[in-house]
Amino acid sequence: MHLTPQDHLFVLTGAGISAESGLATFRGSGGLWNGYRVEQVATPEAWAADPELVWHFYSQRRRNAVSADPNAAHLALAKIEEQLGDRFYLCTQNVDDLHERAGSARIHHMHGSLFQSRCTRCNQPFPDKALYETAATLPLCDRCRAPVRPHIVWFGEIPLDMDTIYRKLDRATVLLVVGTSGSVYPAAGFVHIANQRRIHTVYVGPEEPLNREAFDEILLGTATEVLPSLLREDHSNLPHYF
Ligand code: BV8
Ligand code: ZN
Repeated sequence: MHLTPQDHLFVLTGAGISAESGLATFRGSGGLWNGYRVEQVATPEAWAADPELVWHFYSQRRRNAVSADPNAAHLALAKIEEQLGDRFYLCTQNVDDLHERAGSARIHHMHGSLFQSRCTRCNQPFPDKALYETAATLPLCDRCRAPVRPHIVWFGEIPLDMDTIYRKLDRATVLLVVGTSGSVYPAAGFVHIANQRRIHTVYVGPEEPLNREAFDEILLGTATEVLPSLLREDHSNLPHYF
């Protein structure tokens, strides 16, 4: 991959980048969905049918995320952002806050954030680290008393701020994808858009993703093994081979 001072780097991350911080991935062994079927917890239908189960699931995820720490891969991305400034953009499918805790600033959570909730009527997201694990504690809106839900994008819902994502993809010259299986759209389609725009595309992860044929380069290895060396090589003597 070639990175020059004119290059704009678009990074897409998935659950794999947080795996080495102890957060289960979705489809890995013991993956999140093992305990629950996706349609049981991450769909509007699930919310309508059993909000207590949905809040139990996301309260468990909040607890796990609080006790996790950013790893060397999160830190390496924050470091390269320091170097590239506005020529860097990070789009994550993850709802945990490990990128921010590693120092990432130019980040967008396309599937929402674990530590935000919103009223189902007012629809204004607000910070919320509370755990709701019993029917009696399910949150209601302070303003209108309507039920409050996790500020998470569920299956069948539109990801957040797709316009900005497509604008940033338009401007990118390099797409780096880390730790995602390529099984969920529209994120799994970004590499195809990149190809149409002749953007150089690289995948980092221990196994080939479902959309492997679309990548120019696949670097097999864990995120903490590959990213620090990949990015160190880069920022120690920009421009150079990245
Ligand atoms: C939408 C928040 C319209 C919830 C999530 C049929 C065909 C195509 C599409 C569809 C279809 N039917 C329905 C759809 C649409 C659907 C979809 O794609 N379904 C799939 C199942 C077929 N998509 C939607 O509904 C989306 N909305 O399409 O709206 C639209 C479209 C375009 C523009 C405007 C509107 C909404 C989807 C969002 C759902 N919410 N998350 C929560 O977190 O609880 S999705 C969730 O799963 C993740 O956020 C992520 O996006 C996705 C997949 O997870 P991954 O992150 O990839 O993790 P996974 O476990 O799968 O893989 C882990 C990877 O890490 C593996 O590759 C592994 O090798 C690697 N790894 C493991 N260890 C490491 C590692 N990598 C590096 N280092 C390691 N150590
Ligand atoms: Zn309200």
